Amino acid sequence: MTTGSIAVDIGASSGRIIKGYLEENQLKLDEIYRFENKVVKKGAYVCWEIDTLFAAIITGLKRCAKEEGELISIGIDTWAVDFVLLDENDQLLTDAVAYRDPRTDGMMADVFEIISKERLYLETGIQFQKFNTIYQLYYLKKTYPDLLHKATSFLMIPDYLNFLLTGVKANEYTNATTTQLVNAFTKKWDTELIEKLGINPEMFHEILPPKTKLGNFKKELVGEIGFDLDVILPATHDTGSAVVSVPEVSDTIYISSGTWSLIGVENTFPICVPKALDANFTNEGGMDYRYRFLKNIMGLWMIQEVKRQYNNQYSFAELVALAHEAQTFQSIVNVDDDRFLKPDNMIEEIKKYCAETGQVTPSSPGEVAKCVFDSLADSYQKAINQIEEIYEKEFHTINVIGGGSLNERLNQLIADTTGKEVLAGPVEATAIGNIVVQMMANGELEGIEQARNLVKNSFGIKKYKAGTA
Ligand code: ADP
Ligand code: LRH
Repeated sequence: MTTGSIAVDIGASSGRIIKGYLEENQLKLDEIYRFENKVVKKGAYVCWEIDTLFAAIITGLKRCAKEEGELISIGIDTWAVDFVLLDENDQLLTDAVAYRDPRTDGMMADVFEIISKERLYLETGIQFQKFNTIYQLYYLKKTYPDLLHKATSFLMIPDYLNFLLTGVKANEYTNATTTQLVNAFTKKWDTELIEKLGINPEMFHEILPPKTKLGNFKKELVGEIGFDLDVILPATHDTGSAVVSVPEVSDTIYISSGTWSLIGVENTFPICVPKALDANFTNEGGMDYRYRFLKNIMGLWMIQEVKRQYNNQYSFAELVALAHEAQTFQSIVNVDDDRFLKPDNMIEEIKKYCAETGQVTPSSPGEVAKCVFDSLADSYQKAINQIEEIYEKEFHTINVIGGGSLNERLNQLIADTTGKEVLAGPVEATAIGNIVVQMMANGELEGIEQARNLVKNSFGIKKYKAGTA
């Protein structure tokens, strides 16, 4: 009988429940359930629908019921930085406010009055994004000090979903590092920093690494779902899981391409040199205490918003094809400008940027889509220049993983812009990374090298070379 593990992988745009199992020395995936993820306005804040997400996990698990005998474990990963706070009775004190909510505007400057930017980077190695947990918590401390005072539990989104499943409260390491409150060297909560900010360090839980068995389903859930599984911690930060499944990391730059484009390399140590700080590269905690030295680029969020503004009348594949037809259009926006983080209307924002910079404004859907893809490729090239400058070496291969690797036009464009070979896939990199870590915990795989070889042998990886479109 083949045993299987379940990955619950919830990205900012969609969630999926995928079963993974070994068959004839290959990793096989069966998609069990896919659901939309989006933010909604709750009162004054833009929030995730956390109860709906948990309900979707239960729905997915019930769909697995027939295979219960074959399944042994489950792991959850989601996007980073967001969290909830619980009171002493384990009741929610906050909604799951989303990182795109503007509540953190101005908070970075306030935090830098308490600790300098340079010192914060040296201690945590984490990039400066105005939505990092540290700035979200500082907003709460300034605006609702009583609420923060009442909090006895700080749980990031996957930690909270794990708590609902198991009743166990813990903070998983890879996601915890994205708070900008974990020391990059000790890998523990930076209690001194937390206290300096006037935040109660007691609400943070023990940091547990990936591969830890957290527990089992709560009794009442076993009744509802019909079976029990071991709940194992993968890299609960989706990007952490995705990078576990990059088939070949040595001498390769990866781009984890989804709502965000995360572009970087894997290291065994954090790089906090001034050039890295200036270029705003992060050192996020990874599997086996490796580090992801990477940069956040605005990513396919821009095309998701464009698609939404066109009332979803074009699919992603159609927008890619339309962009291809708009060959002659050529205007570029700086995708990393904060104005694209949550504009009221992405299409209008792109047009405004082009007009303000004296460029031709896109008008047809194909032109708008081409502008987005060209601008992303331009931003990737700049990030690659920074990586090569910091490493003082040239990289020859780029591996695009995630949903964005389905975008053949963008893959070819990356090859043409950078002159490097582009490998595309796997598409479900995050779920795969989640599953292989469970397999390591279950003794089915020895470690990350074996896992990466398995990925290489199990999934078709497409190659793109410059000038071959
Ligand atoms: P996340 O995990 O952040 O929600 P995904 O890894 O699921 O993101 O990637 C979603 C992105 O993949 C979409 O925004 C879209 O741009 C791209 N995508 C998905 N399917 C296709 C397709 N058939 N053709 C081109 N792009 C696609
Ligand atoms: C990608 C991601 C990324 C974070 C962002 C908040 O889904 O986790 O690594 O920076 O969301």
